[in-house]
Amino acid sequence: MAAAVLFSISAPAVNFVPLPNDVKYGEGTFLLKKGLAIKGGNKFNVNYLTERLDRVFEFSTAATAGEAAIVFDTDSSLGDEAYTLEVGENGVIIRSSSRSGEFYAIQTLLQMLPPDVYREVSGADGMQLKEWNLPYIKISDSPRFAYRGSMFDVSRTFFDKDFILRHLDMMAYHKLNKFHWHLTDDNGWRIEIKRYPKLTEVGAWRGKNEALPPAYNSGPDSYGGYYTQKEIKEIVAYAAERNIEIIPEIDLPGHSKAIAVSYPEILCNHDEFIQSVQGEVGNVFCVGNEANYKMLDNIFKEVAELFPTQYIHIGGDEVATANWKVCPACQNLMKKLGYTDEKQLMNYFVERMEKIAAKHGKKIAGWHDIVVGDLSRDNLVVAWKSRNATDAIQKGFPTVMQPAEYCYFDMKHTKAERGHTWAGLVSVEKAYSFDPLSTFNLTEEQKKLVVGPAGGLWTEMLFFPPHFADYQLYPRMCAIAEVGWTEQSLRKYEEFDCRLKESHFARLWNMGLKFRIPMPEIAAARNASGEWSVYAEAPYDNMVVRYTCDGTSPDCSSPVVKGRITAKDPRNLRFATFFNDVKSIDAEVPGCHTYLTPATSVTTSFEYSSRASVENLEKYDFSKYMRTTNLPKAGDFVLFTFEEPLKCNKITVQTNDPVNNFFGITEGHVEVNYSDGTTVNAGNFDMYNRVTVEPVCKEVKSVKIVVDGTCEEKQVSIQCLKIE
Ligand code: TNX
Repeated sequence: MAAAVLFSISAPAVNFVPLPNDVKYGEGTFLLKKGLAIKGGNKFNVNYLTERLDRVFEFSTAATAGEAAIVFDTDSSLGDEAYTLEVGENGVIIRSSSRSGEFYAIQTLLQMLPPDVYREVSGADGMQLKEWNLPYIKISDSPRFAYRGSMFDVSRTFFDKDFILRHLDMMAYHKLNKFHWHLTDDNGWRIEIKRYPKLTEVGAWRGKNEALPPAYNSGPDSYGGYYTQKEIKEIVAYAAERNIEIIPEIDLPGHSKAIAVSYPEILCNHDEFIQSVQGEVGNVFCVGNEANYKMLDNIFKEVAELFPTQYIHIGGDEVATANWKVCPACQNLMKKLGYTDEKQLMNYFVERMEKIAAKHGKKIAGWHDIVVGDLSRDNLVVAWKSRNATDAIQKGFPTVMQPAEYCYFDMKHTKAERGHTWAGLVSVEKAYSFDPLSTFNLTEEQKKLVVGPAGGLWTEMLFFPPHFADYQLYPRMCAIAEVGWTEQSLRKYEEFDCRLKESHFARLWNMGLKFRIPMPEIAAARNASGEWSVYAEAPYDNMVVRYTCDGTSPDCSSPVVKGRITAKDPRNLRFATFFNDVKSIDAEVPGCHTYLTPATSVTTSFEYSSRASVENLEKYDFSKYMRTTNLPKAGDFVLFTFEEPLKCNKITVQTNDPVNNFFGITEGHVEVNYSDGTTVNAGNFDMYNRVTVEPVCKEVKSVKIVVDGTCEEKQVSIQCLKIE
C-alpha cells in the first residue's frame, strides 16, 4: 500500500476501506487471545465491539477480566470523529475526544480482524478462532469531509425497517455519517403522519387497484408500505448510535403525486395538468391555496418532532411550474405579488417552506432547484448535476456534492447492465474518480462551502431482480465512502481496487451483501472445421467463472471454467463470475449469433410515436424499436407477418426499450401461427418482458404479441424479433 509506510515485512498491510489518513506499520505483532479484556470506552461502543469480536473468538471478551488488550482513552486535542489507534506490545490503545471518534477507531480495528467479524453468526456456526495476530501499527485518522452521505429513495420502491437498519450498518462500516432519506415522491408516501392518515392509507400503495399505478415491471399486484412513527424513532436512534444523522426529505412542491392521490385538494383547480419531466400528471402543489401551507405546517410539525437533525429536506426538484400558469389561485397570487413569471412562484414557495421549517426549529435542505430567490445561505443545497454544484457554491450555499455523473448508483455500471443512462455510465472507477474539491473549478474560498460527497440511489428500477439494491450500491458506495474520508493525495484507484479484491469483497460477502462483481471476459475463435474455442477469464484472480451449455443461468453448482471450452454451437453457452455465492450478470460468447432477417410486415392496434414507429420493427436494426403513445389495454396487439413461410429454430420476442429496459409488457402473451393453419400460445411475458419460442418445429407464418391486461404503464416499447 503506497499510502502506508511499511517498514516491516513481518506485519502484513491491512486492506482498509476507506483508507485511514495516516498509517504506519511497526515491526511485530500483538496476539489477541483468550482472556482478553476491554478497558474504558463508551458503553454502546464497547458492546458493539464485543458483539463482533464474539463472532470470531470462541470466548466472550466481556465476561473475562484478564489483562487489558484493548484500552480506550480520551485525548481532548483530537477533533470530532478523529481517533488514534496504536497496536504495540501492550495491546491496542484507542484515543479520541468523542464517541464518534471511538466508533470509527472500532471500525478500523474490525478491518484488522478476519472478515467473519461482519457475519451475523457466532458460536458453533461462527468462526472459532483461538488467537489472532494484529500487526503493530500507528494510525492517526480523521475524515476529509464532515458530510459523507448516502441518499436513498424509498418511495419508488419500498424498503422495510429491517432493510434500512441494515443499510445504516453498512454506512457505519464505511464511516458514512449522513443518511438522506427520500421518504416521499410521486410513487409512494412512506412516513406515517398522524394528522393525515390517508397519506399512508392511500399514498403508500402501488398497484392495479390502487390510486398509484404500479412500478415498471411490477405486474398487477399491490405492494408498498410505510414506516410508522414508532419505527422511525427506532431507526433514528439506531442511526444516532452509529454516528449517523438522518435528514428526512419530503419532496415538494413537485414529485407530489402520492400526496395528491390521497388529498386531491392540494392540486391547482383546473383540468389541464401539465406533465413533469418524468411524465407524471397531477403531481404539483397549488402554491396559491393558503390551506396547503397549513397542511404542510402540520406535516412538518410531526416530521420535525421525529428527526433531531437541524434540516428538513424539502426536495424542490423538477417542478412542472407551467401548472401554475393556468391556475386561477396561482395567477391571483402572482398579481398580488407583482410577479411576471410563474417561475417566481417557486421562490415564493421555497421561502414559505423555509419559514414553516424555522417555526419547528429547522433549516431547510433542498435539491439545487431551490437555489432561487432570496433564500438564507444557512440552508443546505444538494447538487445533483455537475453544473449545479458550481452554481450553488458560487451563490454562497453550503453544498453537498452528489453529481449524478459520479454519484448516482441508479446509473448503469456498464452498457450491459440494468439501470438509467441519462447521466452516463457510472463505473466503480468513475465514482472513485470524483473529488468534491477539484472535479469542478472552485476557488479556495468556494471550496470551504463544500460540505462533502454523497452517493445516491433512486429506485424506479429496483423492483427486480432480487437484491438489486445491493448490486447497485456496492462497491460504488465503498468508493464514495473513500472519497469522503480519505485525503485526495492518498487515493489511487488501482490500490483501492486491489484492497477490494484482497479483503473488502470478503467483508462485503460476510456482511451478507449481494454486491456487484464484473462479468467474465470472453474471447472466442472458430477453427477451420467450424468448431469454437472459448476462453473465459474472471475479472479478479480470487474469483471463478462458472458456465452452462444449455442457455440457463450458471449457479454455484455449475462447473468452473478451466482453460478452454470447445463447442460446435456456442449460442447456448452462458458464463458468470462467482465470488462464493455472489455472482455477476451472465455473459455470452460475443458474435456467435447470426439473426435471420426475413421480409416482414408489422401491423398494430397501438398508437405509436412518429420517432419510434411500427416500421422500425420491419428493419431488424436492434438499436431501434417501436414506442406506443397510449396505455396498453387487453386485446392490444402487434402482428409480425412473414412474406414467406419462415424456417427457423428460435424466435425471441422482446418488449421494453433496448437502452434502459423501461416500458415492457408485463401482462401479455405471444401467439405463433404456423403455415399448417395451427396457432399455438408460446407463453406469457416474463420478468424481463420477454417470450422465447423454442424449438420452432414448423414453418411460421406470423407471430403476434397480445396484451392481456392493462399493464398501467404509460407506454410500451417493442423490439425487433430476434430470429435464429
Ligand atoms: C432525477 S436528481 C431525479 C429523481 C429520479 C432520478 C433518476 C433528482 C433531484 N431527481 O426523481 O429518480 O433522476 O435517476
